Amino acid sequence: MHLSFTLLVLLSAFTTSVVAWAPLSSLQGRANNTFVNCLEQAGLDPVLQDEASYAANSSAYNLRFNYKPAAIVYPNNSTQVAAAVKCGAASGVKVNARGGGHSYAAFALGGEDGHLTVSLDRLRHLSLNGSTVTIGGGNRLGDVALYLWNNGKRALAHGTCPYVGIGGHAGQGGFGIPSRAWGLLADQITSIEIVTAAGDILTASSGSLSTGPNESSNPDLFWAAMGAGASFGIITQFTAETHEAVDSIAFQYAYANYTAEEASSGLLAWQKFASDPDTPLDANVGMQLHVSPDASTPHGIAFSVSGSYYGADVSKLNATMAPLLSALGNPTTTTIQTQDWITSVLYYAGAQNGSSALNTTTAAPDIHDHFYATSTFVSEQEPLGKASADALMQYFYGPGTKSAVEWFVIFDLYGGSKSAIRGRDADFNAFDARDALYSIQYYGTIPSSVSDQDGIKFIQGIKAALEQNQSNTTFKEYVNYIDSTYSAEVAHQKYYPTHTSRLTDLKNKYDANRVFHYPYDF
Ligand SMILES: Cc1cc2nc3c(=O)[nH]c(=O)nc-3n(C[C@H](O)[C@H](O)[C@H](O)COP(=O)(O)OP(=O)(O)OC[C@H]3O[C@@H](n4cnc5c(N)ncnc54)[C@H](O)[C@@H]3O)c2cc1C
Ligand SMILES: *[C@@H]1O[C@H](CO)[C@@H](O)[C@H](O)[C@H]1NC(C)=O
Ligand SMILES: *[C@@H]1O[C@H](CO)[C@@H](O)[C@H](O)[C@H]1NC(C)=O
Ligand SMILES: *[C@@H]1O[C@H](CO)[C@@H](O)[C@H](O)[C@H]1NC(C)=O
Ligand SMILES: *[C@@H]1O[C@H](CO)[C@@H](O)[C@H](O)[C@H]1NC(C)=O
Ligand SMILES: *[C@@H]1O[C@H](CO)[C@@H](O)[C@H](O)[C@H]1NC(C)=O
Ligand SMILES: *[C@@H]1O[C@H](CO)[C@@H](O)[C@H](O)[C@H]1NC(C)=O
Ligand SMILES: *[C@@H]1O[C@H](CO)[C@@H](O)[C@H](O)[C@H]1NC(C)=O
Ligand SMILES: *[C@@H]1O[C@H](CO)[C@@H](O)[C@H](O)[C@H]1NC(C)=O
Ligand SMILES: *[C@@H]1O[C@H](CO)[C@@H](O)[C@H](O)[C@H]1NC(C)=O
Ligand SMILES: *[C@@H]1O[C@H](CO)[C@@H](O)[C@H](O)[C@H]1NC(C)=O
Ligand SMILES: *[C@@H]1O[C@H](CO)[C@@H](O)[C@H](O)[C@H]1NC(C)=O
Ligand SMILES: CC(=O)N[C@H]1CO[C@H](CO)[C@@H](O)[C@@H]1O
Repeated sequence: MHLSFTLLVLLSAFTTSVVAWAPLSSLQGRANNTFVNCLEQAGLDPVLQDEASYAANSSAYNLRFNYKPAAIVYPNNSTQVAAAVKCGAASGVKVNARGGGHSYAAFALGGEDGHLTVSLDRLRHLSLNGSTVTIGGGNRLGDVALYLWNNGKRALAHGTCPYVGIGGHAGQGGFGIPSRAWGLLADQITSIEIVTAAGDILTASSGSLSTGPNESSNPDLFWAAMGAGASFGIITQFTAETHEAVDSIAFQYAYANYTAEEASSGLLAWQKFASDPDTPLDANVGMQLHVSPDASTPHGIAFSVSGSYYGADVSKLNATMAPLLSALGNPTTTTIQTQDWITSVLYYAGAQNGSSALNTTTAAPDIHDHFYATSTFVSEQEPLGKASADALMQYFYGPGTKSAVEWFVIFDLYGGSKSAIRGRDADFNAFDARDALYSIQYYGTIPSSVSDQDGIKFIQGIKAALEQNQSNTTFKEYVNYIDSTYSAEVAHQKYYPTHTSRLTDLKNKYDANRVFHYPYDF
């Protein structure tokens, strides 16, 4: 079963025979189809299923999915984006934006067959005016960081993978190591240009920020698009206020010899250090906790605390971390590195040895993966209890050391009283977890020896061990680590527990016919 699925994926990636086994309903006769005619008349040159490049142009980052869009278009500007949206709306074909294409559930392809994917690859303009940057909706994070660095040593807080698109990332939040200092990427955006379901090209901006002549245009649409962007239109341009690109100290403390009990105490000590009201943690500390299998360690699990301290020196880092390190014990290894901004960006992108190979996303092909991932937010009000931490570590040190799934779990610190993420109001934008102390991402690459079903069950078991041992807590989840297994109702409860009703009202206002539709739409 699984082998044949893998073969089909491989076939679809490298041959054009895909059309033979996945016939397309009514859209095949390209010359006799009002939808396709509409795209062609607008000069959009759609990629259709009978074309050689279709398989490559429609392949998802997550190879577990193989959705078949009715057409893929690559508009050059927002006028062409609007024309594409109008063709979809007029023909009843659902429309989805594709930014970097890194949705864990392939939602830029619609999450089902037959949608129009509007790929923003050609909307990659960038310009800086003082501290204000204008970013085309198809840019990748690596290119944005490089541009800002090269044009005046400016910076934004955003995630680590250079290939991730700003469209999905900022549209759904966007956490990075500097986010405790500067907020989520969505929080740093002041204005957007967005193509709506009606095919209008609107400016939308925050009501409270001064953004020039259009101060407070469509603030309700801006509110919704900064957190639930995929449901509200195609964002063709972002405007953001940048920061000075500061130097930082990268740190990593590894505890390769921990037993399950030590790891549980370590996690609880990290949680306490991060949220201690008596010694509030400096907002310039970005910090993660990593757990993954490692057969070279005495107990099979690698546990480490790492991050960056922005604008600090090593003695300040040491003084700040001292209480945590005294609780965690002697690290098996310590790494401390002073880095300028772009070195830090490349370091988190995986170029640990100073290689500049990842400085631009056009220099190398992106990788794909066959995986399942999901998440938990642990809140400041209801931190993890000992039963949950114990259950989690028992799962890691037990089933986790025996599974063929290539898993890792990352805890990203969001909160602490000084954090800029928490500093924004709960309803600042559609992102609905301002009370988060940290996120936990559970990620597993599923090898061909394991069925998707078993791989997913293994990863869900990690989350169940944690959540079921704290049964009175309702955990939120992070929409950018979107879980592919939910109903719309469950997705709304996890991602937008308090914002669903307002988002549904705004969906009715801006997209009553559900032109921008996908499985977790409102
Ligand atoms: C290697 C890797 C590392 C990651 N690291 C981080 C991290 O450090 N921090 C973090 O927060 N997240 C991280 N993520 C998750 C990432 O933020 C999400 O996968 C994100 O949604 C991807 O955006 P995209 O534009 O590449 O994806 P896409 O698949 O193109 O888009 C995702 C969703 O947003 C919609 N969308 C895309 N562009 C637009 C637009 N312009 N207008 C309206 N809707 C749009 C799509 O329709 C889709 O529903 C990581 C992902 C990967 C693969
Ligand atoms: C074109 O479509 C119409 C109706 O959709 C159908 O009746 C007709 O047979 C089609 N013509 C061709 C050449 O496919
Ligand atoms: C976009 O512009 C390029 C260069 O001018 C052109 O070759 C291409 O056809 C245009 N694409 C569309 C969809 O119009
Ligand atoms: C579509 O796929 C082809 C074949 O891989 C590739 O050469 C082309 O660049 C893709 N088109 C776009 C616009 O990305
Ligand atoms: C948008 O792109 C198309 C195709 O390249 C071009 O013909 C048109 O003039 C552009 N429109 C604007 C407003 O730039
Ligand atoms: C740059 O911003 C200033 C205001 O900060 C504005 O007066 C000026 O017109 C802008 N320049 C461009 C090229 O947009
Ligand atoms: C203001 O909004 C109008 C109408 O939406 C638009 O034409 C104009 O370009 C916008 N100006 C700025 C500076 O965003
Ligand atoms: C900081 O601590 C590390 C050990 O974690 C030590 O090697 C280093 O000398 C210390 N540096 C300063 C300036 O205190
Ligand atoms: C970790 O364990 C290894 C052997 O498994 C041992 O050699 C090493 O000294 C230990 N390190 C620490 C810091 O305890
Ligand atoms: C280290 O540098 C080499 C050469 O630049 C590169 O091929 C390799 O991928 C780099 N390793 C990492 C982990 O970045
Ligand atoms: C990226 O790094 C390569 C060397 O690996 C270099 O040739 C290129 O100029 C760099 N690009 C930018 C935009 O800095
Ligand atoms: C859940 O709450 C009830 C009532 O407040 C309490 O009796 C019970 O111990 C709690 N259970 C857990 C697992 O915290
Ligand atoms: C330590 C602990 O309480 N573990 C429990 C966690 O939840 C699972 C599933 O409900 C139980 O089987 C464990 O006993």
